[in-house]
Amino acid sequence: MQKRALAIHDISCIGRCSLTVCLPILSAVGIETVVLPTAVLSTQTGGMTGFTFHDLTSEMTPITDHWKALGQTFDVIYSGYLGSLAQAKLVEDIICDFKREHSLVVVDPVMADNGEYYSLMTPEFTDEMRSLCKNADIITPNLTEAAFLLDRPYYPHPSEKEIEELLRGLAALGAKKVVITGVSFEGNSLGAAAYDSETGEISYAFTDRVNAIFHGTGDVFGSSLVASVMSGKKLSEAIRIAMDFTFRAIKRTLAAGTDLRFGVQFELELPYLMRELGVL
Ligand code: PXL
Repeated sequence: MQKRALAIHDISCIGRCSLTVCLPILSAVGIETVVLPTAVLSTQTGGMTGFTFHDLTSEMTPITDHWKALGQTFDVIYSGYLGSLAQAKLVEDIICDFKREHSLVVVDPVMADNGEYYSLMTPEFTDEMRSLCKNADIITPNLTEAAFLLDRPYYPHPSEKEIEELLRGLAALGAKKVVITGVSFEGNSLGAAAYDSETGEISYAFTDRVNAIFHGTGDVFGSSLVASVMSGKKLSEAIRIAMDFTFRAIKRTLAAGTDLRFGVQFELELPYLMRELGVL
């Protein structure tokens, strides 16, 4: 039977992040993707000025009330960038209302990167995201979000021991599996670290590091991770596929020389992901 996802993220009209990344990636691997937009922005916010922002909090309950009346459920619920503090509690309720017994819940506590909150995010989001992470099977913070969630200082180059402390600390918040992105031990490699609290397994996946800020890559990684896990890949394999897919899109973008604020060229790498996941 076809799998069905609920993606709860913003629509950044331009900028290849959130829903404009999640929807094509999950669809490409054969997952029906239902969307619940948290906000509409003219562009993503990183490196941008003058963007518009329209919060959709007041639409969310009427939308989900209608879905309840239609008896809808989802095999995976994947949340990311929220448009207001109040949405964290709404997402917790949505998870309770729409998951089935074996559904996967993935929470990306999108708030910050490179040691700083994104422009519309404030420290108050940290408490809300921490509480949302309790309900998740998998959480996917970057290194900055991991530090903020645990109320620790952010170090761009932590040791392996520090990464493992972060992984275990985050699992203690309640999530079964933790994936930290933006991990770099050596200067020239960048990757993801994963911890499965049920098996105790820790795994890593690295690619070459490119010294630039690539907007939306957390969502390209997260969406391809969700696609991989939903296709039956174990976590260690899923982070490898998601890292490779994201890095391929980064290389394509660098070769094309396009404005990095408009996201990475993942579109023509979709066949790679589809082949890895056995749908092509
Ligand atoms: O990819 C994270 C993200 C999502 N949505 C919006 C953003 C960002 C990162 O800056 O600005 C609107």
